[in-house]
Formats: sequence, structure tokens, C-alpha cells
Amino acid sequence: MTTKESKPEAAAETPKKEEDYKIELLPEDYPQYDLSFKLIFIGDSSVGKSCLTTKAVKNNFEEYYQATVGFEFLTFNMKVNDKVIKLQIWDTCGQEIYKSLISNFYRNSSLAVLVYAIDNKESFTHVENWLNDLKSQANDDVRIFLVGNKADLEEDRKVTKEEGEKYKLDQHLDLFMETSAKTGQNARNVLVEAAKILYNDYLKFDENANNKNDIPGKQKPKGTELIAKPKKAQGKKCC
Ligand SMILES: Nc1nc2c(ncn2[C@@H]2O[C@H](COP(=O)(O)OP(=O)(O)O)[C@@H](O)[C@H]2O)c(=O)[nH]1
Ligand SMILES: [Mg+2]
Repeated sequence: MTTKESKPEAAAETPKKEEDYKIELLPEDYPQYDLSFKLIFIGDSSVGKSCLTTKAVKNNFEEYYQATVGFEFLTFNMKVNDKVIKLQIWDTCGQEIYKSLISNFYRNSSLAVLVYAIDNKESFTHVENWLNDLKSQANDDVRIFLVGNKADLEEDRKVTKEEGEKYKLDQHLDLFMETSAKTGQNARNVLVEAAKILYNDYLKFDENANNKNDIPGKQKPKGTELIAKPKKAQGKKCC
């Protein structure tokens, strides 16, 4: 993949309100993009990471989903205002033996989605371990979302919405949401919100760079690439 460190064109203004965002979902094989970000989904086994990412990207749900071995890779394209954004989504498995493998992905991710299941208290308790792992290995500026999946299982609920909200506030995470891969509730919103926050980070970086004549030592947000528009869509396989 070629990256081009070109100067940004006329800087777009950072959106301040919901109405300032114009979102357009694009097909998976959309042939070009301006910005590309890596997202990682982490959390205990069976909380629904694979189902959630699949529902969000492909809009299908399978009751008997196969356990992920190592990790899987999906892409999701959308336009946020003037930029075509490609999200590269790494769906990891929660098994202990793969933890060292997962940690490689932490380093390159712009945003991590910590997933627990609302009917599984232990998976919520373990969020702390996942967060510690992430913080010790990811970039300082990694964005972090907390997601309580299986929101359709209201009758089996073991974690209240308030507990999720509180955890997000206490840990200064960027977003909390309950989702259901089964009904689709908020599944796609996780990706849309991710694209919006990363787009904003990108604009802020540009503003700083424009205003301050490239701050010495200031790095472009990790995982952000200003891509020379490729003629063809990138391959879906991981490298
Ligand atoms: N009811 C319900 N079941 C779900 C949901 N998401 C996943 N599941 C089920 O939970 C199990 C584990 O899902 P999976 O995506 O493989 O979990 P992962 O190990 O975190 O990737 C599967 O049997 C799914 O059908 C959901 O939102 N609601
Ligand atoms: Mg999985």
C-alpha cells in the first residue's frame, strides 16, 4: 500500500454538532478512499464480537457462529462530509493463547471497541483486564468505545445500562452503547460513530499542523493514512 504525506487541501471545519456530519454509507468494494483507520474489537469469547462486526458490515446474523481463530478482517467504507473513510476492522478472538497475537494489532489501531455481553457479568468484569492490556500496548491517543452487546436478551440481563455508562465515565472512554447483533440495534452505529470521531481527530491534527506550521515531534494520529487514491480496492486479506 502506498501512502502519500501530501499537504491537506483547504482544511474542512471540525464538525461541532450532529447536523454538521453528512454520512453516506458506501459499498464494501468501493474503489477509493481518502483516509483509512484500523479498528480492533476485543473482549471475552462469546460476547458477540464476530456477530456484531458481521452484522454491522454485512447486515447478517447467524445463530451458530463459528469461534474466531486468531482474528478476522472486514472492511467498511463510508463518506463523512468530504472524506471517503475506509475502516479496517480486526475481529479478534478472546482466547488467552492468542493474546500475544492480538497485542500486535493494538499497536496499530486508531480505535478499540471493548465488548461485553449484558447477560454475562463476568465479561463485564473482564473489561478492566482488556482495558489494561490495551492501554499498556496501544498508542496513547487510541480512542476507546465500550459496547454492551446482546441487548435483546433483556430478560437475562446481568449488567445494567447504568453500570456501562458509569464505567465509560469513570475510565474516560469515548463512547458507550448497547448493541444487539441479533436485532441489529446500534450495530452499524458503532462504526459510524467510530468514523466520525476519527475524522474529527484527523481534522484537528490538520488544524494544528496548519496553524502551527507542523508542530515539532507531533505525529499524525496513528493509523491515519492519507492515501494516494488507488485505482482498485485493496485486497481483503491481511498481510
Ligand atoms: N441473543 C444474542 N445472541 C448473540 C448476539 N451476538 C452474538 N450472539 C450469539 O453469541 C454467540 C457468540 O457469538 P460470537 O460472535 O461468535 O462471539 P465472539 O466469540 O465474541 O466473536 C453465538 O452463538 C451468537 O449467535 C446478540 O446480540 N444477541
Ligand atoms: Mg469471534
